[in-house]
Amino acid sequence: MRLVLLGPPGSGKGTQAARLKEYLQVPHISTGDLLRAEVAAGTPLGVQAKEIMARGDFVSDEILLGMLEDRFARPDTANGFILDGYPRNLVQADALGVLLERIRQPMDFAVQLEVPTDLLVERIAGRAKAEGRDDDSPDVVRNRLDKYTSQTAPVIEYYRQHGQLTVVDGVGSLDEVFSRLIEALAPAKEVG
Ligand code: B4P
Repeated sequence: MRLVLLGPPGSGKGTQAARLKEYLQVPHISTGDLLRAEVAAGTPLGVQAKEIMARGDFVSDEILLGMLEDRFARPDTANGFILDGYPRNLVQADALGVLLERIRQPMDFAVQLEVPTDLLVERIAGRAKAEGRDDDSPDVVRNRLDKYTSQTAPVIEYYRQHGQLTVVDGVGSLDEVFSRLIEALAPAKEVG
């Protein structure tokens, strides 16, 4: 199964992807996690990304595509993947289409987790308390939500227009949202 998870910050992409990966037995590829690993390792890319991420801005499309190409070159993606955090703008959506065509891994589903903004803010505030992530402070979260509206929401329209979008209600307990996702993906899982 080849799945792209879409949704604003705090919609539960990373949270649900961690569960879906066990269920579908395919790797979870989070561009946020890949970038945070670069930051933690202090690589040149990480040094560059650190400040950008701390402001809640997007790291450059070129860097992201290079990172993704490297990740897809690893053999564990042969049977599919869950992509989380990419694409975040229309340039990235086009780049992903070209990349997946080249490696002959067409996407089965683009799933949007739908959650109202006030709940997003509440969830991220909870994570800020629990984990102290640099980019979860109120100002930065506002910027991340603005970026989502201006740059990532058009990606959702793009997949809708291509008939590839499935919308899943992301409000509820972790188990409830997970059950809805599994239900939405069931037909493709049966086919393989
Ligand atoms: P990400 O790591 O993708 O951060 P995110 O959007 O907040 O999503 P995440 O998956 O972590 O959170 P989730 O909703 O699961 O990106 C971070 C930064 O990296 C970006 O701002 C950007 O700078 C950079 N970046 C990443 N990809 C990029 C790209 N393609 N291009 C350019 N730059 C890029 O969870 C949030 C919280 O909600 C958690 O605390 C969770 O416990 C809670 N939660 C989840 N589901 C819940 C539920 N059902 N009920 C209650 N709480 C719930």
